[in-house]
Amino acid sequence: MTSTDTPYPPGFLWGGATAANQVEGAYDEGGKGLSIQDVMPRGLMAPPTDGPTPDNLKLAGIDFYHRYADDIALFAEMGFGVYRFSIAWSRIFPRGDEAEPNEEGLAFYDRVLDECEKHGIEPLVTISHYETPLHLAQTLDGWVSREMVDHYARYARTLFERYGSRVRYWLTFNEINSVLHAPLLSGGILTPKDQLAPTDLYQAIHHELVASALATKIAREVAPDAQIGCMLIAMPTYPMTPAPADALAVMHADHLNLAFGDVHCRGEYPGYLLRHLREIGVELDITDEDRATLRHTVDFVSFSYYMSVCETADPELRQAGAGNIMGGVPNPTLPASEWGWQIDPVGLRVVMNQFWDRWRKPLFIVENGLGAKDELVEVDGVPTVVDDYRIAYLNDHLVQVGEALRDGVEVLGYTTWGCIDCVSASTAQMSKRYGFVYVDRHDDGSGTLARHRKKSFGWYREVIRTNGGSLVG
Ligand code: BGP
Repeated sequence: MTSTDTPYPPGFLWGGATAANQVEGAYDEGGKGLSIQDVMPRGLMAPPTDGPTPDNLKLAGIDFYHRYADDIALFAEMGFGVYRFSIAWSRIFPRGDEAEPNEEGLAFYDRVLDECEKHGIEPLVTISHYETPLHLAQTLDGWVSREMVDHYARYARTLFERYGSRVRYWLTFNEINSVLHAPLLSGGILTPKDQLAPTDLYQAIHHELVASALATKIAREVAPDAQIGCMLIAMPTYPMTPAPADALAVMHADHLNLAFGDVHCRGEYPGYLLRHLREIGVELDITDEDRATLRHTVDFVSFSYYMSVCETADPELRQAGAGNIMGGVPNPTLPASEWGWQIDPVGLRVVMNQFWDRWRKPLFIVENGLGAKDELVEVDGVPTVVDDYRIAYLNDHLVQVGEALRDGVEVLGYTTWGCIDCVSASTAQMSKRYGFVYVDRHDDGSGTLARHRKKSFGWYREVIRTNGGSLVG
C-alpha cells in the first residue's frame, strides 16, 4: 500500500488515549478529593481498601499532573491530531456533591488544553472514566442512587461551560456497558457484585443512561459546537458451533451490550431489553421526564476494541476467559496476549460494520492496543524498547480499519490506548504496558519516571505522516 491508495480519508484524526486516574498521580494535590481508584490498589482483582495505601500505583500514576507539557510534546512529535484524556471528577468536585467547583482543578485542565492547542492537537475529553468520587460511592452506593444524575449533570455542565469553546469531542462515560460486569469500577457501586440485587444494578444503569442523555441535552444548550459520543466496549461475539442454540446465545449476549448503544442512538429502551428485565423480575423506576431526557441522542459512537469472544448454549463448553471482564468463551482459533486477551484484528472490521449498519452514526475508535511486558534495552546508546509485537498488533488492526473504511463505514479517528505507559485499569500493574513511550516505573513502585521512545514511536509517526499509507496488509 502506498500513501496514494490509503483508505483513510483526509482529516482522519490519529492519536492516543489515556485516563486521569491511570496517568495523573498527584491524588491529593490541587484540592483533589479521593476517587474510587484511590482505594483500588489491585484493580478489579480485589475488594477496595479503606483508604489510600502505599501499594496503589495510581496515587502517583506516571506523574502526568506535573509532566503533561513534556508528554503532550512527545505526542506532538508523533504527529497526533487528537489526544483523548479524561477529567478527574474529584479534581473538579472533590466530594462530588459540592455546589461550586474547585478552581484549581479546572485550571489544571486549562493548562492541558493550552498544550494541546499549542501543538494543534484536538482534545477528546472523557467526562467520567472509571473515577467516581469516593464520597459519592460511600454515601450513595454510586449510580444505584438517582441523586447521582444531578451530581453528574452539575459536573458535566461545569465542564461544558468552562471548556465548551475549546473542546469539540466529548464522551459521557467510558465503556458504559462494562457496569454490568464491573459495578464498582464502572458504576462507583461499593456493594460487592455478588450481593448486588439485579434491580439495583439495572436501576444504576438506567441512571447512567439518563445522565448521559442529560449531558447531551446540556451540551446542546451551553456548548452548541460540541459533538457528544457514547463510549462502549466493542466485543464481537461469535457462535462456538453452528447450532441454532449457539446463534441465539450470541444474540442474547450481543443484546446486553448493544442495548447501551441502542438507547444512546435511538433514544429509547429496545423491546428485547424490556423483555429481559421482565423475565428477570426487574421493574425499573423510569419517569416520564427520564423518557424525554433519553430522546437526546448522541452525535457519534465511540468504542474500545481489544478482543472478540465466543458464546455457546452448551454448559460444558462454557468456561470463562482469562482476564476478560465482560464474560464470553475463549475462541480456540485465536492467539492471546500475555494477559489472556484474545487477538482478533478481523473482529474489529466485523464490529465496525455491525455498529455502522445498526446506528448509522460516525464511529470513533478511542481505544485499541496490546498490553505487553516490555524490556528496556540500549540501541546505539539510546534506551528503547524493540516492540515489534506491538507494531504487528497495531498494524494488523489498522489494516482492518482500512477494510471497514472501504466497506463504507464512516470513521472520525483512532486513538490507541495508553499511548504512554500507564497503570492498568484491570490489574493496577505498571508492567502491562501499551505505550509508544516507555515510562520508567515498575510494579513495586520503583523507577525514575523517565520517558523513552519505543520502536513503535517512530512506526506510528510514519503511519500518521502517510495517513495510513505505510501500513502493511
Ligand atoms: C479499558 C479501559 C482503560 C484501559 C484499557 C486497557 O477497559 O477503558 O482504562 O486501561 O481497557 O485495560 P487494562 O489497563 O486493564 O489492560
